[in-house]
Amino acid sequence: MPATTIQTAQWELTRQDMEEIREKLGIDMIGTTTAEPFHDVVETLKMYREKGYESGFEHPVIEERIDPEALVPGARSIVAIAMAYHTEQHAELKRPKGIRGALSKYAWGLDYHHVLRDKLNALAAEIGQRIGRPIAYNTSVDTGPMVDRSVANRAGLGWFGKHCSIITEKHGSWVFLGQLVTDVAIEPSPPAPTSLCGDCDLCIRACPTGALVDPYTTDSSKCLSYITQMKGFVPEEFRTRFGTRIWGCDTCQIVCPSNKGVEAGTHEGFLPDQDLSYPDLLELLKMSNREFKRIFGKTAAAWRGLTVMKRNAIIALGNIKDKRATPILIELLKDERPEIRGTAAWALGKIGGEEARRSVEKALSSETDRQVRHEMRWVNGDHVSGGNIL
Ligand code: B12
Repeated sequence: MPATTIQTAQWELTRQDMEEIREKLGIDMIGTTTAEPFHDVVETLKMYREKGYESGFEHPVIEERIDPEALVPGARSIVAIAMAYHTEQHAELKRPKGIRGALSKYAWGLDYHHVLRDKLNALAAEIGQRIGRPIAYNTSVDTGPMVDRSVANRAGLGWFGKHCSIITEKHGSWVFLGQLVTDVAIEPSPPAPTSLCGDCDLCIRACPTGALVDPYTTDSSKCLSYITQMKGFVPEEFRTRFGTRIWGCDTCQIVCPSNKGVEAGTHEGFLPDQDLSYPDLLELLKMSNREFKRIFGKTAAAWRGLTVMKRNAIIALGNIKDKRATPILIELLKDERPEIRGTAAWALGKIGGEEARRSVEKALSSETDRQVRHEMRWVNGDHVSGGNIL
């Protein structure tokens, strides 16, 4: 049956059924929408592509992004879920003593992909059991083709913030999103308003890099969340903007008034681990791949690998300017990866001191990589951009 005639059909499950299922499965928020295509998001997706705002992490085929039937032939409904990750412990967690970097709050607990996928699989099983027939379905969290935020909005979970994130009334924007596309006819929820931000533009003004180029629009190439995940060298103009961030960025959400006084998340998987949330940077630089996997593998901050994390830790050390980091950074001038050697040279330039200067000078005499040589230019008195820790 085409999705457009669905209103004349008998619902196999009502909103009341879905609320019962939500409660039973410990899902924070649930909403349902029809499987009609998301024609209204096409223009935005095309605009992002044309203007170069995409990050490269988006599903590449726009037609597949807007059509639930591409995932489940005969799809009739999409059940959207939200899980709140900002727990009471998130609010109370203090940065421990020592030379520490900061992970974004979304990566403080267990990797959300696993948490939400488990919930969605349980949801599929429960729906099948209730209606007493095998169901066709597809679940996705983040990595699927669907535009998760558009699905959540149409399924009534929350509105679009000017910082782009979906803001829910109950938990603010501190929620992860996921969905189940299915051939089951489920009574839709009323869609949420498009936006309730009004005149507020605090997020746009607070963004450390001006990445919120317009309301509801992020230029990924400027967003610290993206830049901390990119491979290779971080463009120099963004390095001081990192402050002590080594993964993701929370600034636009921290300043958002809609995130004040909201209900904390209670899922125990998201409870923060202090040492993972604010990692010791010198220890991180000594870590092997195996140790990194063991310690960070269960979080959402490990998927780009140890090299990216070490590069970010070096940038944070350059911003912290603590001379205790000098010996290990000198050691890293011999690293086989250009972005590690070059970024270490940059950080030594920021920390300064005679030992740092002499070591970089010596490394420069045998360095052949063009970009790394560029990072070492400060030993010849060339200007290297400065800046404060954020
Ligand atoms: C690629 C990606 C990124 C990229 C690009 C982000 C971006 N804004 O496009 C980067 C790496 C920068 C990123 C960063 C973050 N991400 Co991300 N990301 C994604 C991913 C995989 C695709 C996003 C996408 O398609 N972007 C293209 C644009 C056009 O779509 P969108 O921003 O998602 O949604 C817009 C449209 O729906 C549009 N829209 C559609 N119709 C209409 C109509 C009107 C009138 C209006 C006003 C708007 C509108 O408005 C929305 C907001 O701009 C999604 C998962 C998924 N499959 O959807 C997660 C996802 C969006 N990310 C998520 C998170 C948590 C983050 C971070 C908060 C992480 C962090 N703390 O560092 C930041 C937030 C940065 C930001 N400003 O968006 C969550 C968001 C949860 C939420 N509450 O909204 C998602 C949904 C993952 C998940 N399943 O939970 N991310």
